[in-house]
Amino acid sequence: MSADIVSTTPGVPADESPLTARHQTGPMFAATHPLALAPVAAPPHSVDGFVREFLRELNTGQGVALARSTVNDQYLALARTVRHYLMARWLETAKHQRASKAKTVGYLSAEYLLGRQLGNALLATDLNDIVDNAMTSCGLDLPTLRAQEVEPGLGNGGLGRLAACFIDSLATMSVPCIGYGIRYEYGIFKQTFVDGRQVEQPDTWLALGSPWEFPHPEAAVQVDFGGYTETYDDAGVTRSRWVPSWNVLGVPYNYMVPGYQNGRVNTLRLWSAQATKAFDLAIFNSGDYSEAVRAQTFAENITKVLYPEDSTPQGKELRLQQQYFFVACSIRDFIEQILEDGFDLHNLPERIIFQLNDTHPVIAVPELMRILVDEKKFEWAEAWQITNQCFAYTCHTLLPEALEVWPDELLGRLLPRHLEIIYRINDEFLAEVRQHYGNDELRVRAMSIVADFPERHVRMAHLATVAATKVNGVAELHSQLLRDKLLPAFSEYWPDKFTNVTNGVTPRRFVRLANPSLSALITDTLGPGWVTDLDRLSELEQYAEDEDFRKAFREVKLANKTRLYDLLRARDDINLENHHLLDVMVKRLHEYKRQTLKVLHIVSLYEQIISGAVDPETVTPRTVIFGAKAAPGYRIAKEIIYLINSVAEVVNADPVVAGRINLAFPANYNVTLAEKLIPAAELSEQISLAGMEASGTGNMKFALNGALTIGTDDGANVEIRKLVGDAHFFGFGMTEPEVTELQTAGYRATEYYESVPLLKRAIDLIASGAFSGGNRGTFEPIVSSLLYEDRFMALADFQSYLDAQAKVEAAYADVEGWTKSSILNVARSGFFSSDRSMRDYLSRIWRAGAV
Ligand code: 26Q
Repeated sequence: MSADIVSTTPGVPADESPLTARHQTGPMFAATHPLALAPVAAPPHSVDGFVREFLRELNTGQGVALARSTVNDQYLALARTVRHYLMARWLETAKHQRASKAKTVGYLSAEYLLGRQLGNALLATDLNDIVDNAMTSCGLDLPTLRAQEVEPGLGNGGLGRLAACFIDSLATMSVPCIGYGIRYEYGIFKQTFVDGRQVEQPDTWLALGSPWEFPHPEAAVQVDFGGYTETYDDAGVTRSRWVPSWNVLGVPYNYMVPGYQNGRVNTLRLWSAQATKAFDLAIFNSGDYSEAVRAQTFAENITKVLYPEDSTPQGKELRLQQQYFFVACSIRDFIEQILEDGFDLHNLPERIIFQLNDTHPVIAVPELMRILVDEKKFEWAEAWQITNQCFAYTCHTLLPEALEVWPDELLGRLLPRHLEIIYRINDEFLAEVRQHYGNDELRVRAMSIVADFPERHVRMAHLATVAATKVNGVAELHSQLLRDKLLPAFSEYWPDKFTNVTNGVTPRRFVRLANPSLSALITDTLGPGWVTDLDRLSELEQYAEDEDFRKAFREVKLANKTRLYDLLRARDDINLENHHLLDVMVKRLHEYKRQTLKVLHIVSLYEQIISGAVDPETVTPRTVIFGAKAAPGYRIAKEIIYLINSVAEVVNADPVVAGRINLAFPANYNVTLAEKLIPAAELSEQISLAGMEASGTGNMKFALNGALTIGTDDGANVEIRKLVGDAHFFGFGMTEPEVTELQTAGYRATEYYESVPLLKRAIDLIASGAFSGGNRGTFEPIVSSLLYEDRFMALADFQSYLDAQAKVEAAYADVEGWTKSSILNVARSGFFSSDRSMRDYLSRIWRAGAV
């Protein structure tokens, strides 16, 4: 890890703002101002010094006296004070990276699920204790101020959170990276429950002020849309050009991405859409004020809201506008702002690798081609050779319906020149394929970027695969299935293009910040250093046999459960009991993830108790917590939420099971809640149908925090199980080949229903109206879906799941044995640090490194 570059290089030019130095307007007085040469001193690292700065922020920034300030004033002033401590490092990092001319990772992602910033900034600067004392001396409470922060929920789930973990790791590893994305005005909706049903509310994360962002309107970029293409004669060469019909401005907002105590701060640059001057002119000229304002609104709509979909892409025009908007801004930004003036774009691959986070940014491929060929007048072949080296593609799914396609008609209307370029890429690619395989037209059709059925459309995953230097899946199994099932013809044609990088999670946020008690125990035991070298967790292995350590470890878990239950009591009026086994299933609501299987387990336990088949005294006391948002348009997912809440209401109120089974479903699961839930969990539910969950990353967070996993052989579960060992993992269910076999043979859910008595009784209980006030119709859609049209075969794994849960109960009864397993889960999960993922990307894909 590099030294703190701020302490070794104190001077920072006062005229340089990260990434925008050459875009500043107005006179460049600072370079000649006498104070410009004075070093920007790092703020004083003392409690008194911090208090002074905080009060100045509060008084002059927020404009209030401490005595009259609200918690929000205090939070905003604190955030701005803390960010000052990162400022010098940020400027210095930008300068250092610019001077190094090192290869930069341009992470292109439509989503970043960042979580709260203040805690992470305090950790990165190692200011927590100073700030804690400073706030106390002001009569304030740091945790209260931290709780005031609204997390930027600019992502749906795993893919967005992964992007946030990756940029954290790159900053911590001193690798130059710019995260590029969209500054949605409204992030993922806020979930509430009304009578047990999900109701969505807008996420107004900007309403109370956003102290972590730095807008740069002076660096705005124009983005064109619509119109037509034409050819023209350019000194004897026929060239194409795009004549667009409308445009918008992209205004960048910079966010700090601090490395962990290494003096580095990388940049996340999110784009916000604004109307261009043309819109103002329209207001002026038209005299139709409301019509002109409508046009303004139209422009700003592009970044208004995050699409709350996960795994069910919808071909919405606005979504395509979002995608093109942010990649066009980002590529132009890199070429014109980051690269030095006069840079020879033939050498572009030496300076940038754009990582495509799924297909959402893939329109960047024809955009770079358009810039090189139309604007910079490169030969096509030359431009293609460059473009081919500048992109790499990560696929995050296996569900065929999740593969993004865009109707040719829509692309032609919105981005006519890009469509032409895509056609030419496809023509040349298919010509190669034909030459290689001798006009094998079936194969050609399978590989084509453009497909004709049911209407002509562009397959973005094919475009990404053709254009990318490398294509990777996100866990071993997923990468294998990606090669064998999703893109087999491509992997046959380009075997070396395909690789795997198993996902990871940042130990800063998900261990050090989220689990301070466990972190303290680890540091007491191993010394410092493990936070950036997570393989060192393996040194904990020997302590699994140490009785004192086990006791301390149990106390940590208990403290985290208490902390969670205090939170849930205050946040949701949920009352839970500490001595229960805490069993947690948190993730997006989707049929493939099989929340219904978990519900069937609970209903079955309940049914066995109320029917008298089982003495409640013999049931392991268990609290089950769900957290899940359903896409607003995903009907059956929303019904499943209603079912969970309905079962909870009945089970929790039934005196027969009182103290034995408890079910809680706190609303609005997000990163902030995850940080409290995961450290408290004892059992992690990872029960997707094998072959469906590309990786999962929640699974890793749980294991790192000492939860044992009950899981199928899916995604990264396979690797967790292999690393922690079968004895410390509750595996169950069909394997992926068994799933395929059953699909081929024909899955008939009713056979399981008829032949597994506990299953029949559980389903019948739901169908009887026991959880719907006697109304038999209420959950009929779920029951009939499970029995007649369940692509995810929940019933086929039910018996095996119940058997595994019985093993969980037996294991939990052995307190010392469970603790050993829990410790070994932590000790053996260091592999799942996103630092390791980044090392893999750097060596297998990016061919870049630290500077
Ligand atoms: C696409 C088009 C239109 C609207 C929305 C979307 C859209 C948005 C988000 C499609 C997919 C997503 C998110 C996908 C996602 O989160 N996938 C998860 O990625 C994780 C990180 O690799 C994996 O661990 C999970 O297994 C995978 O489900």
